[in-house]
Amino acid sequence: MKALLIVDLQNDFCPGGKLAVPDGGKVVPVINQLLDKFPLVLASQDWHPVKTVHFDKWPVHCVRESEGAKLHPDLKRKKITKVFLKGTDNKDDGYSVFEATNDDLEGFLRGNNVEELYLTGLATEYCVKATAIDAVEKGFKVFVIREGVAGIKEEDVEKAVKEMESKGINYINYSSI
Ligand code: VGL
Ligand code: ZN
Repeated sequence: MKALLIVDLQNDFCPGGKLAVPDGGKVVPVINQLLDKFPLVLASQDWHPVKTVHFDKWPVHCVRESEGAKLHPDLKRKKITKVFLKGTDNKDDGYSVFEATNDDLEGFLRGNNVEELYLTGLATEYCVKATAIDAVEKGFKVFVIREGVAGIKEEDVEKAVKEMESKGINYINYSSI
């Protein structure tokens, strides 16, 4: 079984948000077009408390329950089976969706016989990368969809892609799905 995971496609990571990814909005129509190609669609939300050491490093963003923490309004969220919440504690962690605290992503994937995990969302060089690396290390076959992800800084994205590929993660084009 294959699953699509939409990482942190939230208002604060999109243009106009508190920690905007420059091309963050562009991935929304791509992801909407992918939804019907997958039997299982999952999503994550960065979901921080008001006070956390995470905000020593980053501008305040994705505070739980806030407008900025909501999923992008154009995302067809009815297709999403489950949402994993991460970064929920006063720690500078939560980059990987496998660290979600409301539910166990690994257990959920195994329980649904998912072997192939396709990743989309934001930001390529942070939460997408951390999730992809955790997934491949746990033995999943991992695909990151080029047109379905966007990052904060181009040079960091390039480095992240090289690192992911060196670990056996497949960086693929939308057209190959
Ligand atoms: C993220 C920076 C801070 C992400 C989350 O979702 O990629 N990046 N918090
Ligand atoms: Zn965050």
